Amino acid sequence: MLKKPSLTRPSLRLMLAAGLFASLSVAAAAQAPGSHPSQYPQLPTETPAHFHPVPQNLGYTRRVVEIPMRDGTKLNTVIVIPNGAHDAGIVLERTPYDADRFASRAREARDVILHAGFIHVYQDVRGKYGSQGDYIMNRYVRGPLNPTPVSDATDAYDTIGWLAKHVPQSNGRVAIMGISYDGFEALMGLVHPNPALKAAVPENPMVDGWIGDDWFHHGAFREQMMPYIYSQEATRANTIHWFQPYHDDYTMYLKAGNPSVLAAEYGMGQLGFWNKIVNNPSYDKFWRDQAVDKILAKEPLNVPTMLVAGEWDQEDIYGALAVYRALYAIPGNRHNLYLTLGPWYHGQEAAEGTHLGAIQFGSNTSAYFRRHILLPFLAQHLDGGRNAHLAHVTAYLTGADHWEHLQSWPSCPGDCAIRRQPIYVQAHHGLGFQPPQPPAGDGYDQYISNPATPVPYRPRPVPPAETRTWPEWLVGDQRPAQARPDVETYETPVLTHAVRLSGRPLVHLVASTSGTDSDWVVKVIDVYPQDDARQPQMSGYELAVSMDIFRGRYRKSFSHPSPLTPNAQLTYRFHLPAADHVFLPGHRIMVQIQSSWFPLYDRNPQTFVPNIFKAKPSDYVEATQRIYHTPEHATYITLPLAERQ
Ligand code: PG9
Repeated sequence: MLKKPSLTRPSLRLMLAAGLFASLSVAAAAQAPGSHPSQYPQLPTETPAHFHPVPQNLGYTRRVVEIPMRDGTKLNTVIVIPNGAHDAGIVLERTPYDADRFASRAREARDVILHAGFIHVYQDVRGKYGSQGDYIMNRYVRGPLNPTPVSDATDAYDTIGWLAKHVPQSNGRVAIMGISYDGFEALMGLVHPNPALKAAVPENPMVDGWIGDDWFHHGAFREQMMPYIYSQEATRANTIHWFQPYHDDYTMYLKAGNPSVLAAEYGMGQLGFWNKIVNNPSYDKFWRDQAVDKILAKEPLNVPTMLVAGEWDQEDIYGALAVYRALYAIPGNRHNLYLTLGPWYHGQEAAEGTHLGAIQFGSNTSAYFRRHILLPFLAQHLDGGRNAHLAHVTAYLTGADHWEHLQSWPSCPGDCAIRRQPIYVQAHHGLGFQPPQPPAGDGYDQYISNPATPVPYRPRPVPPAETRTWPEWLVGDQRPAQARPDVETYETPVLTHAVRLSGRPLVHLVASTSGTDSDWVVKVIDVYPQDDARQPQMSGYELAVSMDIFRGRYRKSFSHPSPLTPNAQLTYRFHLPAADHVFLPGHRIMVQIQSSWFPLYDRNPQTFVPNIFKAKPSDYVEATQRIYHTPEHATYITLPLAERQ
């Protein structure tokens, strides 16, 4: 039998400090929950037993309903109805981020949707916050990945059908919209859409988590998304948060070594989606079958749809334009297909839009979108009738700083056409539109890529994702990278005329590595004049207009990785994100090439292993990297240049 410990004075003090004594005495006295042991003096609580919210004269009322889905699951839905609304269109946003909180905060809702008299509806997706059911990250459409009768597409269908019938102030016409995950939900509304769905505005949607959105880019894992997965999946209402032990994410991820080690430290093996990531590192059926651009391409687009993309979207830069390309490829879709391409971080169209980081636009680009594109688009399709005469594409030309109204994307106005023009890496760190000459020297540039000192993707200390400056990292000055010995830099002479890039650059990199696997990061950069008279504070700034990473093992196939032959000249071809940008006279074009981008992306061990999530510390080795620039082995980037005819 265990001896009952006696309470000495010091241990009593410790227990009091820890609050343990209070809970023990409450249990012993079997008091009602919330009451206090009566032997101590009390302060009256400041929280009333029942708080009755006073209806405020905000110009609208809220109605909270549980909408039943076809399998009986009820989804928590907040309906915000402007005072006096009748025959009003409904704008639906489905979210995994707390419908109630969304319905209570001022965003574009006040600015455009409610002021215009629309009914705004927010709904928790199944398994999150107030909704019943189980949560699956980006729940898949019905099919091989999802044999159940329900998906986010059927939930959108059932919700739209219910709203069209059960909101007496409405005219039964519904639009679905949302940013990022909610943008994915807007796309789900387009899969076998409910007839009451009259418009969709998917903004910065997550579309393909492996090729170029949140989880991987060309197979390189976005390690800094781990805290997101942790809090999003650990509990229904995101009540458990990632404990941040370091001020610098670079230190945290480097000390762990491999993302799986960090995941184990945080107990992430309990989270279904984390295990799916670890077990599907390549572009297998798991990723292919949930890529939304491929899903939507299988059916006609019968609902007018305005896709919204950000030119510096730090999270989902790929999705909106991938859907645009997939849908535009089917001519019958084109009359319903619209695109806005803005100079924005992820979702900036719903926020302040005069600048992004150090880059000034000279006008509020986000307000322009909301007032002159979003509102007329919704009004046309929800009020039924008034043609807004919107251009099919509205694109913001960065560098020149103005909007253009176009028929399709990529394109340019008037007598202008897109011409694909390679820009070549040259000897002596040059860059130019002429192919390289036979080399006087080696015909390559060389650096050592050391996994012990990976290249930071932004200056250290690197803050975690989802902090205040996270939205700005894509426009961060690239001079610190240029200063490193493991980053190769190539630069044109000062431009004497403007060069306009509209579309996706295509990388043709000829490189070798002494390892058997390698990452390649390629950046297209606008270098401001060293003494910029227009904007002195921008003098010498290196603004990336398009950049991305490619994991070498996927050179031949995204689904079947293979080792690289050490020291062989191999070609890597991949697209960079779309840009619509003018390099002004007096500026230069720069290309930077490096082999790590840490800790946004996990480190490549540089030794081929079947699954990098299972790489051992001894697999991480230094590698000698060479970038070739000879006539036979030219490295170049094909730029879509917009030129007058
Ligand atoms: N980019 C975030 C996300 C979307 C979809 C899945 C996971 C994350 C977001 O901002 O919602």
